[in-house]
Amino acid sequence: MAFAVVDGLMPDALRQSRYHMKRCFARFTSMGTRLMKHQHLMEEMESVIVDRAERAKVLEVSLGEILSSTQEAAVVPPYVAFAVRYGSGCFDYVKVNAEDLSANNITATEYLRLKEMIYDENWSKDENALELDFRAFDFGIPRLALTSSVGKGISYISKFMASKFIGDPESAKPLVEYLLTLNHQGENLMINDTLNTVTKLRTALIVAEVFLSSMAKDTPYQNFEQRLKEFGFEKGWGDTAERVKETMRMLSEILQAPDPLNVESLFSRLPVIFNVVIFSIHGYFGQSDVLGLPDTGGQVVYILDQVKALEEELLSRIKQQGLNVRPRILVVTRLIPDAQGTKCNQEIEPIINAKHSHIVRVPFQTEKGDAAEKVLELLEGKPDLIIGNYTDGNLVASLMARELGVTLGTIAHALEKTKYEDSDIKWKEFDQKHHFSCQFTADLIAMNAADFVVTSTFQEIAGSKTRPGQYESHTAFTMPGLYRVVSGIDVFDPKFNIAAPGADQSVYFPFSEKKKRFTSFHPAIEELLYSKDNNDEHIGVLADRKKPIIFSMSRIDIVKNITGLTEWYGKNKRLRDLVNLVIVGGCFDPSKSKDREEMEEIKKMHTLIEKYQLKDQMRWIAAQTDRNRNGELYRCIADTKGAFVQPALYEAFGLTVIEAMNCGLPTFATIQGGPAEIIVDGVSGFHIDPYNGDETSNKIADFFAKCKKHSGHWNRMSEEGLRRIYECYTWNIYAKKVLNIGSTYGFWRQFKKEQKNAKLRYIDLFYNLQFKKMAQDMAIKSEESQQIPPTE
Ligand code: UDP
Ligand code: LCN
Repeated sequence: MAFAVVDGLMPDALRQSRYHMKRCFARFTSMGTRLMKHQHLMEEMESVIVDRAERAKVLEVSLGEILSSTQEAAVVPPYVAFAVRYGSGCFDYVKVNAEDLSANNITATEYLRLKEMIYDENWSKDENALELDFRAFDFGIPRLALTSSVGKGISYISKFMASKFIGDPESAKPLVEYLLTLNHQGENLMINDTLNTVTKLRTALIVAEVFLSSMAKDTPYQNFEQRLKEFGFEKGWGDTAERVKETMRMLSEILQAPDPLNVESLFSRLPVIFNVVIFSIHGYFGQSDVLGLPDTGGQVVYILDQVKALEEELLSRIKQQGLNVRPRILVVTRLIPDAQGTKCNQEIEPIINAKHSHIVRVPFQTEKGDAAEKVLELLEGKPDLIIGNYTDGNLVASLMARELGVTLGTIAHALEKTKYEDSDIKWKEFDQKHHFSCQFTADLIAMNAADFVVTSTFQEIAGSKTRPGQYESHTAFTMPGLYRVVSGIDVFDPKFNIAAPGADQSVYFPFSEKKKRFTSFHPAIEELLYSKDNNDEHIGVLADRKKPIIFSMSRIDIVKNITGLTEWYGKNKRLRDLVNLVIVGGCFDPSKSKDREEMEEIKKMHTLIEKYQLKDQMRWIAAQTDRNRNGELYRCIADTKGAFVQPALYEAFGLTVIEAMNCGLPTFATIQGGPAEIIVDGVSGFHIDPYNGDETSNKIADFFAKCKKHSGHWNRMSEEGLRRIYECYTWNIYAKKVLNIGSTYGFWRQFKKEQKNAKLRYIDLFYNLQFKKMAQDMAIKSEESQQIPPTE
């Protein structure tokens, strides 16, 4: 594929439309060095080839193919270098000489150096500039080839492992050695030293199976524990004779003729994970009164729900393994001494609705604040799995996992790099405010150190046809003056796994489950939606309460685009005649907001309400923190036969989409980001284009018009939404996947020890020589800037 672009298509293209191309390239280079984006290239090409038919010809034949796949081009006259993204995670770099139209494939380094010429010519020529290539350490690691396999790492790892176990009997030796290491607080699990070869284990398994066949299926493990011990088996195989026999059969089959399904199933049963540490260190991490405080959106919900689901699944697995062990999950976060009335200054807080899980707050800012010591003390030993969240949490998690030698998973549903255009090449402009130099360095360290990466969607890894994924944007990039990354992460690495979150189904359940409904909230919700007064909690009145409600709930920031939804509604008379609009989020007084962006959005909301005279058709309710009441609110909206609308300009995943669908509310959600995968358009909900308000508001209006005509349409959509949730988006599915992944990759990292160690050594260097210094400088700079008295 790589060379097809240049050796085939490009020279051809150049020959065929030489005249037009020359003019295009002359135009591209006419303004000197610059970086051009896809849109920009297309516009300039259109202005050069004015004739539509001519343009279509050129576009169809050749140049179009390159231009339409080009993400950006570095123009350094007489050259134009294209970064051509011919598929998710697949880039080619092509350099064209604008004068004679000669074209060559170039390497990522060459492309990035040309790009650097635009911003920092001296540095781009510096032969000693730091260049990073993490892929160089991926020797021996299988690389996926198909885009359709991206994010399904665990299935492929199981296949690779199965293929490695094939051959002479001793090829499965690493598996036996691994089983020998399994223990809980020093007590052997699964097998003991007497079964230290494949042959011995195989024979013992056959004998044990015969022995177990004579027993009633439900015979408890304790009844035959002693006998199995004599064969060399320890606890962990199962709680009944049947379960033990099944697990033994899986292993026997793997030792006889390995197949990936048995490998995957075996690892889902092994007693490997009991104690988990999850890092979430930025923002206020608490269970109440934190919503609306800095950095506390869906992430806190995501982690708390996740902990409960993981604990439940751990308890069920441990029971099925026949063990009597108490699992522990610690969410480690930072202690905030001045906690503004929240519990974020409390060192340990039990997690509500969990039995063995706690939030642990460590004062990250003091010299003494060593999280590792605290974790070891509380768990009375090492954790079995460490999971990081977001840039800072992932970095700390990677350091602790390195220190303790524990399996590491990282998660970051939203990475910083793609939030701002050209955040890498223009990093110096942003650094004082956003510290991108440290952020991107931390991200590179954590994602490369991770044994596995959990993402909520495919697009998070490898994007869509038009938009590169968040991880993908770390493939190759450069920060002139700092370092150049020729291979930062590979989206085809089997470490990537998609495990989408769910919504707490004791809170978000279908409106039709009448007996479970939280009816005690109904008077308050009635007041919230329909009372006639305007106050601090709500403004606007729904004059015609017979109409269904379209509902949205989020923080009020630009990217959530609540103002967009308000405007689409305001403009579309047909939609306004069909439904009312209810928004939950933010507050009404911009001066009460601490966030400049939110202030602007709040002001804009008021302007739109005024401009489109929405006071009788729209209710704006301030941010709501009671999730039980919110769950009932979604259901009350469903009672009106309404819909949920998620209008974001970009949404990494979108928990509200899942919450609404769980409540049986038909949902319209942005095509930009995760919701595009959650919903199958027209089947389990609808996609909307936030950049095309008219089309979107008409799509919503069409739905309600159809519901008026066909009474079953609304119910069908509601049921299909629920079906989609139950099939793919529950916390139970998530917990099972994450624990299977943790267990499988725990073995995989041992299996690939040499490669892993080499990479970790490289990461150590990068951390010690680069990151530490940058972080120190950043801390000094921010201290200094705090000391400078403000100027007028
Ligand atoms: N939420 C809430 N009250 C509000 C706004 C939002 O409880 O006024 C909750 C919402 O129910 C969801 C979370 O905050 O659980 C937002 O998560 P999402 O993934 O939609 O967006 P994020 O804020 O993480 O970007
Ligand atoms: C961060 C986001 O931006 C949301 O899209 C997610 O739903 C949330 O985290 C929880 O994963």
